Amino acid sequence: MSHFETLAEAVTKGDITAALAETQSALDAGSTAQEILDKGLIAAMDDMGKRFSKGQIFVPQMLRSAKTMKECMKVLEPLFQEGDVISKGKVLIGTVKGDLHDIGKNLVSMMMEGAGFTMIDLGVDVSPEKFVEKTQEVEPDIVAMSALLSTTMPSMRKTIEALETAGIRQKVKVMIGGAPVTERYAHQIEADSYASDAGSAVSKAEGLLGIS
Ligand code: B12
Repeated sequence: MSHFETLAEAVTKGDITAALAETQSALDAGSTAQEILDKGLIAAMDDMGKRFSKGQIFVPQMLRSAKTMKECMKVLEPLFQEGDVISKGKVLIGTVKGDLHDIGKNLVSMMMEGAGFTMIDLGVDVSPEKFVEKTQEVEPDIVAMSALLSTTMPSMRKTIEALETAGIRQKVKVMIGGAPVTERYAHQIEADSYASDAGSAVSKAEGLLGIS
């Protein structure tokens, strides 16, 4: 079995000790943080998602895997952040109200930080009011929202409306993402941008701010 397969299996089982050891072995063997993320960690979560949909696993198993993935990401995080020092822009990011999924949001945040953006992370279950309050306080260039549930996607629209009501919609670019979110939905709610994954989130954000 390759390092990635062994790592994916450890994440699937929720075995933190084995997953951390395998992350380190993969790094020692010369794999990049990006490869470990894509071929080990994300591959495992994709598999968990499919099995969850089929009713083969349940929430506690998903939670264990999610925690395992988070622990491995802590090891990889500094490797994504080497290099850049000058900020490309300030980004306020959060998972919308009612939604507790934060793995994808954290990945986006981590990749953007690695690419040179200053990230202010509001965490999960962030209400439209909180997004507005923080936007007024820190004056970000971009407000980035994540939603993983179709039932919480409307909170993205509500947040954009709340920014409008507060008179600050024109001062920021709004970017959205998350598994159920689409480009079409972004148009519908008049967000400025959508990205399907953490890598394209970086290039879309650069595009929004006119950075090539
Ligand atoms: C892990 C997980 C959980 C964990 C979350 C742990 C955590 N700390 O995040 C726990 C167990 C808590 C959980 C709970 C629930 N979950 Co859940 N969960 C998942 C699972 C398996 C993986 C999600 C994940 O982390 N993927 C990996 C990351 C890397 O991918 P991602 O989030 O999509 O992020 C990428 C992109 O979308 C994008 N992106 C994400 N955010 C943003 C933001 C911006 C600005 C941009 C540009 C891009 C971007 O970039 C990311 C990186 O590439 C998915 C299934 C799946 N495969 O998606 C179900 C899933 C999302 N969950 C689901 C459900 C139903 C639930 C529960 C309601 C279950 C229940 N009955 O209790 C609860 C809801 C809790 C709540 N209120 O939020 C459904 C949602 C169905 C829907 N469309 O509405 C899914 C799809 C499973 C399924 N097939 O049914 N879940």
